Amino acid sequence: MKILLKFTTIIALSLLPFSLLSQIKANYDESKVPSLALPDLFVSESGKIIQSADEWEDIRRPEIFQLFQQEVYGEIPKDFDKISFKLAQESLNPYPELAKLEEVDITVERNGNSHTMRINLFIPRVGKGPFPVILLINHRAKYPDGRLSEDEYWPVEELVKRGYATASFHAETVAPDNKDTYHNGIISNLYPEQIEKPDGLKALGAWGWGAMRAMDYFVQHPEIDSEKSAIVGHSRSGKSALWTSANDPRWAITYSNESGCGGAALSKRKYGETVQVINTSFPHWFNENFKKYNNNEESLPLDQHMLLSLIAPRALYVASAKGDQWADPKGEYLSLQIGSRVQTDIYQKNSSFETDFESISKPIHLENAGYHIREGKHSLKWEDWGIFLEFAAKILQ
Ligand code: GTR
Repeated sequence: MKILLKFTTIIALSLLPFSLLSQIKANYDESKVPSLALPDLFVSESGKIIQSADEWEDIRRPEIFQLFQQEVYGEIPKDFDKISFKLAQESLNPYPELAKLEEVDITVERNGNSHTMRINLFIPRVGKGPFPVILLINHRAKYPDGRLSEDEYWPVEELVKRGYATASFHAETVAPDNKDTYHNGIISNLYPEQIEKPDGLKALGAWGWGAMRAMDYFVQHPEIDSEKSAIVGHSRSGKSALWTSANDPRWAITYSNESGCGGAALSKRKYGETVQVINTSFPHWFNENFKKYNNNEESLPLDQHMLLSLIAPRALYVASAKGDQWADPKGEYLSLQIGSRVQTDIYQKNSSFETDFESISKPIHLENAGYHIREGKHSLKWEDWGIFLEFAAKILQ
């Protein structure tokens, strides 16, 4: 009987899709994490020791950026012929006393083709503008066509009460989150040459492109202070927010919530979600080159602390949840701890995380970087926002 049971379990397991099978095998045992050999932030490819902001910006930062573009996320194309903004009036403003609602259709044209995405922007009615702005990349909103919907993880009311303008867009109005149709947005419409390239644009980069177009709207808006801006993303959108900010220095603060593998967490730890698992479940997120590292993290010429380093000298915030081991909270913190050395050593913005991961008992908010870990599961909650806003207030106001 026991043997029969075992046998049926093996058959059942072998019928599971590969991604699920790998989740079952995910490592959650710290003693099985390989000893870490991470590429050095401060040694260039030619062996030069990087010591000054000029050396960082002229030599090492471009090298690291290029590695991520080529090996992980693909290029976010920056060129287009025309951008235009048109206000729509489709949704009822849920907070008419507190804020103005702008539903903006952003149309971008390139080589005779065009694509339109929708952002929803709330601007406080109380207080004196121009207002700092917080953008949420949203892959979970109810309407994939971008219409406004209530979202528990986008606390509009609280944000406008605190004096922020806030916007969000549905990721799907830029690129569908689907392995077969992800290119049926800006990629096919505007940048079709990216499709066949091994380092071409994929969904995470496309969503980042969308965030950059939202920023194009903010910079020309008289009621928005775009220099005081934060980009926020949870999970897959958190990965996207980090890569966006590496591409676009217009974001004053970057906040990734539980972004995990391919986001803030170190890949070489192979704890929770791994490169192979993410590339198998979501082959449309990262570029084709990244698949070379499936079950082969040792040969990655980079790790995610280097992605975080690209955001300096602008502020960076990383958050984790204890119940989200899939995203490897310790790997997210270590990556921030190491990546923030650029803030401290190159830009003299005191951001050294002295506390060991195991001893963290409260949020750590430093001059230009912050971290918190809360109880509970994978989600962007008011608790996360509330703690993040304390950090943001210090940076932006
Ligand atoms: C999971 C995925 C994670 C994370 C998450 C999410 O299934 O494995 O990398 O992105 O989805 O976006 O909620």
